[in-house]
Amino acid sequence: PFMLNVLKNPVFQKGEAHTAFIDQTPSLFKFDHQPDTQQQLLNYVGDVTVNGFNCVQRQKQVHAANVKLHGHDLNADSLLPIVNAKTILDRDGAAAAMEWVKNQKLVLLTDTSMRDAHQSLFATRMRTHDMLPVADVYDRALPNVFSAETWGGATFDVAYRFLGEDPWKRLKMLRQRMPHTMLQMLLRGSNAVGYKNYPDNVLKKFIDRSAEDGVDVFRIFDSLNWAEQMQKSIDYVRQTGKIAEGTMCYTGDLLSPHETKYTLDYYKQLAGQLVDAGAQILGIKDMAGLLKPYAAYELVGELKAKFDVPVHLHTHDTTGNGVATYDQATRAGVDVVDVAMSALSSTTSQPSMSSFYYSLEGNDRQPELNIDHVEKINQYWAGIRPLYKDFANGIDAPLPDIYETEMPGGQYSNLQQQAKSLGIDDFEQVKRMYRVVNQLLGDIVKVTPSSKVVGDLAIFMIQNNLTADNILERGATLDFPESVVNFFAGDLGQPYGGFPKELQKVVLKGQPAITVRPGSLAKPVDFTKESADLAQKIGRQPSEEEVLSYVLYPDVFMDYFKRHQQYGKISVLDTNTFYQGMRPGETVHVHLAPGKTEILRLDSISDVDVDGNRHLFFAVDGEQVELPVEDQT
Ligand code: 3PY
Ligand code: ZN
Repeated sequence: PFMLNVLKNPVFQKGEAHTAFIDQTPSLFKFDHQPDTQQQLLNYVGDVTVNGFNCVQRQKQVHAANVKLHGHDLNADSLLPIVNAKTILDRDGAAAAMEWVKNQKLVLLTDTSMRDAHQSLFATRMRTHDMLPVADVYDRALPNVFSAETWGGATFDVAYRFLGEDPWKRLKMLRQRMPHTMLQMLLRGSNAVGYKNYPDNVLKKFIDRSAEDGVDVFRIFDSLNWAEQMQKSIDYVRQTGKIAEGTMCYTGDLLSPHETKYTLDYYKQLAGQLVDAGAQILGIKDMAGLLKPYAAYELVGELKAKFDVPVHLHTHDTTGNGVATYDQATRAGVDVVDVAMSALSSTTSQPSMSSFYYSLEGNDRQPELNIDHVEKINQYWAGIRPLYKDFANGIDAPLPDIYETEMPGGQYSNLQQQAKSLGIDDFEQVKRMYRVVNQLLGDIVKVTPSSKVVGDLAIFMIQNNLTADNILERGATLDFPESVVNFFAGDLGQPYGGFPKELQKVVLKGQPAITVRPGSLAKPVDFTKESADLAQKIGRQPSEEEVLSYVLYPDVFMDYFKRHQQYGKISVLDTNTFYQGMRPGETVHVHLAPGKTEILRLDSISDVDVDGNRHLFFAVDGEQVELPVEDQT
């Protein structure tokens, strides 16, 4: 098998191997026999059982999700095939699908349960394992939804980093199970699913691949609302034949007489730029939940009057006013709104699908929903949510002060943690500083990744006793956080109204700043070379998806790959076992493959021996197995 590995190695095949080739290519020694999946999984379970999972508190009690949902639980009458946006998109194309949307009298819904809801409530930790059992039921039970947001945003890197999962596989598996539903993703414009600008050819390849693997609707935003930064994404999506949603991030308060920057005119102008750029649907992305109900009425009404494309509204219920905002948007003619299943809704997540539905009782635009089906699916999620309680953000009630701080809900809990870990316990102080920093930066849009700039600078100012009054003078001798330097260097693009010049000088200290689109300067990535590099590292020809992930997140991808080599297919473990390991006396069923289940019982755990190991005594399908695990706690 060694020779075979050599002959199959792409570097060897290309004749690029030199004398050190064998020494430098450890993967040649990995022979082709199937790794022992069962042993690998046992090693994983043993490790989590002894050493725990990062950030997870060991729970005494197991929360099992007992709710199972099957097609036959649904009312068969309503499962008849209907024509929806997906039917039209597949049959007649994107323009026809958008025309169909515009002609709907009823409000359409996007369900965000599998993306933004868990990103906003429990740090994006939902595993594909918990999505798959409900996906095909979703597809048939909710034929009238506009789309299901299932991909993009933070789900991409979190899947690799924390879940040990391949996000592309998630997309493909959901696509397969949801053929009648448009799948939607959140794309951070030229930042793709990352936190920095990528070269145009990376963006193009990423969009092509995503479309190929199943994305129908691309919600494209830019963290500074710079239309020029969204142009390429819109072009590339249009070239795939899928739907390009040009998105404005809502900031400020257009109702306020003090609002001089983010006024109704500002949004009208931006919307015009997006439509001119080729956006087929206009998205309003209210990431912090700042869009007050009557402001929504004004904004949606203006957009509907002025533009011929559908309007899609996204909010977070952080302030508790989400349903009221959707109600006013409905009155103003909004085409689609984003909601989550109740068990995954409210506070920092989207408003509840059912609550919104009931709120429109008596209104002739009430969405068409089989509320019985919605409730059944909701019960499934209600069973799933407790599995993730270790990652909950602790926000259990509305936060109306968000109207003042303008901090996106997702950032609220992250920044709290970041501040705490740096010894700053007074979060009120951080929130006050966040507002000060926003003004210092010229009142910018705050969403990934620009929100991080504001958060990082706020913490930095507190740590260094900086104030708005002394920053120009004292900042001259300080090195600012990397995100802040990059922002002022123009790496995120140009903020509306430009940079505050004096502060820019203080931060950059002579480093040049660009004023053009960063992508116009970035050197294209050589995919052939990246693919060969990766092949060398993993010892086989990588898929196009793997090369893309490697280009977007080189270290994250390689860490994932190594973990996968070590532990195998940990995605088959149930979520409790995945995060919590096992306790003595516990039995779990591992579905290794269709029809192939392994029964794992942990009988006992020894004390630590002289070598620092604990010995775990399992019964694997009835057979006694002893596993030594190094105790690293
Ligand atoms: C993301 O970019 O992940 C977001 O959800 C921003 O709101
Ligand atoms: Zn959101």
